[in-house]
Amino acid sequence: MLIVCAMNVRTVNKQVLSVQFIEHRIMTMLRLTITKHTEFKIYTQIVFLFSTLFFCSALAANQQFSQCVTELKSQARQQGISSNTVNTILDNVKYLARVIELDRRQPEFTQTFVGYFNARITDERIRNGQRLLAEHHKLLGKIEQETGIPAKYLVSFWGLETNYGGYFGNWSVPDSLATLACDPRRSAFFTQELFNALRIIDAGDITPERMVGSWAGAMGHMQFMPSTFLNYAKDADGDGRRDLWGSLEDAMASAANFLRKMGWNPDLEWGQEVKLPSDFDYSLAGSNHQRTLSDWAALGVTPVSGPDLLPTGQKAALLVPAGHRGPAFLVTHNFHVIMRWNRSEYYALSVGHLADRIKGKPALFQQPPAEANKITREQVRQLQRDLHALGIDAGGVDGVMGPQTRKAISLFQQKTQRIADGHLDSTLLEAVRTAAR
Ligand SMILES: [Ca+2]
Repeated sequence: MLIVCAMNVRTVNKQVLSVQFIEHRIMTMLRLTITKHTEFKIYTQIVFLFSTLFFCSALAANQQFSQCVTELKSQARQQGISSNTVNTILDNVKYLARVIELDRRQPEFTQTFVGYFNARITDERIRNGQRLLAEHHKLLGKIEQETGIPAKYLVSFWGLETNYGGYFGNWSVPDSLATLACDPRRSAFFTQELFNALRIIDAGDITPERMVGSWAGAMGHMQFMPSTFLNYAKDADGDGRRDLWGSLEDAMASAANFLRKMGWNPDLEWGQEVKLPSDFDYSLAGSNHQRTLSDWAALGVTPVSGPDLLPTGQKAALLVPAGHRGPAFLVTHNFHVIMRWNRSEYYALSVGHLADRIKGKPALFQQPPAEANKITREQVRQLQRDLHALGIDAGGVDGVMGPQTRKAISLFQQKTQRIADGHLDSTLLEAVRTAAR
């Protein structure tokens, strides 16, 4: 295998590595391991073997990358991107092995609402949001007047995306996107995002050196992907460039434009925290179950404080992200608009709540229960296998708490006379384990 790799290396870069040298060392190593069993020598040869393997695979990856970039260059030209941009950028893109590592990374533990929420809704972030809302009230007021998007939401997105512009990410977006475009996992998506990044450079909005972002290509104050940038970014300060890195005015107006185009209703809030009666039927919860506010009121759902935020005819869904012991929320159409930005209910609840806190509203009435035991992906896989063994369809055995697994938990809870909130905790995990044994 090593010799095959060495031959491959020979075709890649003769100057960097002497193949004859590697072959000689391999043969020497084989003789050594047979004739001289000194521990030190075996150790050094093993180290050499692994470093050679590593070096080989890195060179092979680089060779594949450069072939892929050649292909991308021809496709980019066919899509009408100028030869100058194509050559300037793609002749210099680098393969970033770390980006692929990050793309493959799977969290060890299941994300809980309380863990997600408490990491993001901090006193410091609320205070900074209040300060920045006051500092930029003129700009934000103007945008609100033009688009109907309240300032508090824009500041909230800003706080959650980049901690109010404190961290844009330091990855070269062309390098990251070219790396991901040349990786088979999501090649089609990232190829288009790479071409969109080239179009942005082509249009003169930003220089390639300043086009930095997250490892996956999200850019600027509001972490727009290149496709979102092309469709929704605005040059609000009138300097002729859509600069989502250096111009807060451009970044805020672009975010407001996105939300407006996604159908934001200026007459609605995102939702509100509510109280549920003790005998509430939790099978009614979930973002798919829309009811009018008067229907929810008839079921005993009431706001935790203050007047109703929703017109009675408006539809809303009920969410219990931390189960029946945690807070409950009625969420409106605008909550679903927030989810067009990021498809996570935890994210959208955090945007809504942070926006409220920035305007001085109180903390959650019902605090989510503290995270007692973290649950691993492997435990979730076991749970999914156990639910299947009990004849309950929990979807794929993937270790991810998706809607199908939540529904399966809820069914198990119903069958065993528990409160069917679909919520996973260690007690539930153990109950399913015991029942499946
Ligand atoms: Ca501008």
